[in-house]
Amino acid sequence: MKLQEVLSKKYQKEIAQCSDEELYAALLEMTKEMSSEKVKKHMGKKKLYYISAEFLIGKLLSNNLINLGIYEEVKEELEKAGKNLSEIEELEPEPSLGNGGLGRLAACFLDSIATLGLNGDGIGLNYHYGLFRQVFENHIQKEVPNPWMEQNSWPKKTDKTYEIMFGGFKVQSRMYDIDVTGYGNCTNQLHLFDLETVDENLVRDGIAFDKQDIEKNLTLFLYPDDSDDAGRILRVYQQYFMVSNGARLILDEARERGSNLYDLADYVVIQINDTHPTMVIPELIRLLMEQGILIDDAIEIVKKTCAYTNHTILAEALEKWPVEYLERAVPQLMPIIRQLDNRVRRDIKEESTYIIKDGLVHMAHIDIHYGFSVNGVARLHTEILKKNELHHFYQLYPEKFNNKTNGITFRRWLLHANPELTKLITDLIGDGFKKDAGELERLLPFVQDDSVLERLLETKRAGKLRLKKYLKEAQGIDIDENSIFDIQIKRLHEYKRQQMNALYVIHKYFDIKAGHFPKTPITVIFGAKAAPAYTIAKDIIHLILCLQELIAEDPQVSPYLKVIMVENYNVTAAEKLIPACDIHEQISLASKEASGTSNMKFMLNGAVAIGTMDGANVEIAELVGEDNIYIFGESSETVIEHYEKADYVSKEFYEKDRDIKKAVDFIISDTLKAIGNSEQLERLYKELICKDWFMTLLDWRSYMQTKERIFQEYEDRKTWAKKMLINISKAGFFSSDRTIEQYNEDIWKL
Ligand code: 26Q
Repeated sequence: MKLQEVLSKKYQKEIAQCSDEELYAALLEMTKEMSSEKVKKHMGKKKLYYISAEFLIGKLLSNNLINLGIYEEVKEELEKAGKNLSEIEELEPEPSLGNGGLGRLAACFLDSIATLGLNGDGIGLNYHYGLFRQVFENHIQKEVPNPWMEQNSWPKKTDKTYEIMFGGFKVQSRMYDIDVTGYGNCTNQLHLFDLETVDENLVRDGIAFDKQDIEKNLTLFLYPDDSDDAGRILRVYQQYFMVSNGARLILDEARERGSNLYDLADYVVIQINDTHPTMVIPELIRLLMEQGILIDDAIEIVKKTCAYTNHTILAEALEKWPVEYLERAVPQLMPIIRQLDNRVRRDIKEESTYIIKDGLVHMAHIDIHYGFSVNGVARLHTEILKKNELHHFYQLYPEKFNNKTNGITFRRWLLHANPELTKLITDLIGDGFKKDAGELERLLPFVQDDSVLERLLETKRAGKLRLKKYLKEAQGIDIDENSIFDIQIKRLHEYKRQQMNALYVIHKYFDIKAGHFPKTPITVIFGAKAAPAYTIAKDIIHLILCLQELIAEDPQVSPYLKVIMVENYNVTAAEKLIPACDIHEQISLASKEASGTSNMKFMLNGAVAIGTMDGANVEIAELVGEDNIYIFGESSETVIEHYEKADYVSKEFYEKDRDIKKAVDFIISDTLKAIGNSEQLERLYKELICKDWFMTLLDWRSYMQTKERIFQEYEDRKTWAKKMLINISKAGFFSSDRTIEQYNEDIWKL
């Protein structure tokens, strides 16, 4: 299909006469049509359902054009008529239907499932507003609603509707489908459920809304990951709505394919993405019982179809719902959950594995007892689950535990985000790596080739220039493409330790003030949203914004150091930031970051990590070797021991290390207080010296020394370019195609 044909039919116009808006609408229509032609009738009887409260899919136009194999063609057709595809892409609103890593992982997985031609669809919710849009006002994050659905949008309305019962009322759902194009292969579906009674006018000031009126607000917002008490029950309604719709769809489709329900596990496998969809287990049991199946049989059937992925060891993120919430929202499930708990109590001595304890329903415990597989998302994370967090479960069910180290789709994070690097790689080794990421290893011999290293540095420069243009347009900020780009982008959380990076900035500021100038100027970039009710996270953003202003306005320091907090960090911004990066910050407190996935994206784009031995950093370090990654800080064992003994005292580090003290004290200096808000600065200061739950000060000196070493070593650009090339050539392991093949091999067996 040609774009011109669509335009002639739609507007009776030539490309050159069309506005960008008209071109966008036509491209959307054309892409939707071409994708749906590729929906494949799968022959195998078994089908995977990846069920997730979040799918952080990002903009889809370019991605779909690439996967359909027509990106270059369309781009040229437009260029001939004097139009620019990048400018047209800017008109697409980003669907931000996720908070961060877990949601983006789900999106990468859908891409790989379709690319590998597997029979698998996603199931989720059609949030009207995605994750809030972040704006900065007086150095403070404000949250604003973030609509993404327009008259012309990706979701296609289907005829599928279900009646969903809640305590005391029922609603009617409708399914919307987004086509997921695989690279050079078939199209799968992302099924998003919605409610027709949702009322967008409910939104008041900022992102506040009436939380009582479930029929009007159920799918209004993606729930941010803090959740105040008033809104927690709404999350239960959302989760049940998602899984009840999902379970019915799954059973309908299984029956259509010939299942008699007793043999459901031959037809269906459900991957439960963290605990958010856990209620699918009791809901399936309930629906099977409605079909006349006895509870014992129903439990056995469901046990063979559900598999659970754990994404965190942070206790506060493991969902535990008060029994009375569930009684109120979904009374039909409570008898079943009680049955499930009773069976555990009957068969198992270990009380810590019970499902209902102290009036709380432990969702993960349902998944582990009543699923057939439990996986972590990086080798270290899975080991910690087995040894510590889920040790009792591991003793009960060693055979259920397995690791699936995360991955990323190279189509979005290389082909789309970094065309210059893609071209260089293709020139050197052909384009086999696009489907077989392992082929990137064939780049290794080029570490000896100076002309290749030169070209590699050129691609980095192109990435920097693209980011420069983006930041200028988006935020009116100027950055120097000749500086080192040092980037930390991820959700704002104390365990990820953005505060450690900020303390280093303060240290560097003093250093420059004292007349020690870096040879190459440094640009430190942050991108992060804080959960709206997460006070300390917001205080950290506030500190960074104050430092940004302080340094920008200091003529003595600003030629050498620049700090930027990117506003509204999202997938689109990540696509600009990652290819531009020299050094990426993966500095979580060891044991706390389950995997991380931006680390993989940066590596693939030729950036070098500074990081702790945490999450997938461990596997990256093993692959690239110690010369090509900067590791610092205490090990996960040491950290876990500190927690066990409760012997970490941040004040001791503050008092014995002069540089730490100086940097921390600066947070409450008159200089910063003149820029920011004293209350927020004081609170963060106190948190750091009195509590510091994530042990920032423990690793700070080691971090600082490592950063100094990096800046020195960066001066030898040829050696640096070798590090870049080695990182790229070893990134193949982190393709989500590999991850999905392993899920299929070990868990799904499609
Ligand atoms: C929990 C309870 C109530 C409300 C919300 C939540 C909630 C919501 C979102 C809890 C957690 C999340 C998101 C977690 C997440 O993104 N985890 C990340 O998952 C990535 C993919 O596996 C990993 O790479 C990251 O290490 C992990 O932090």
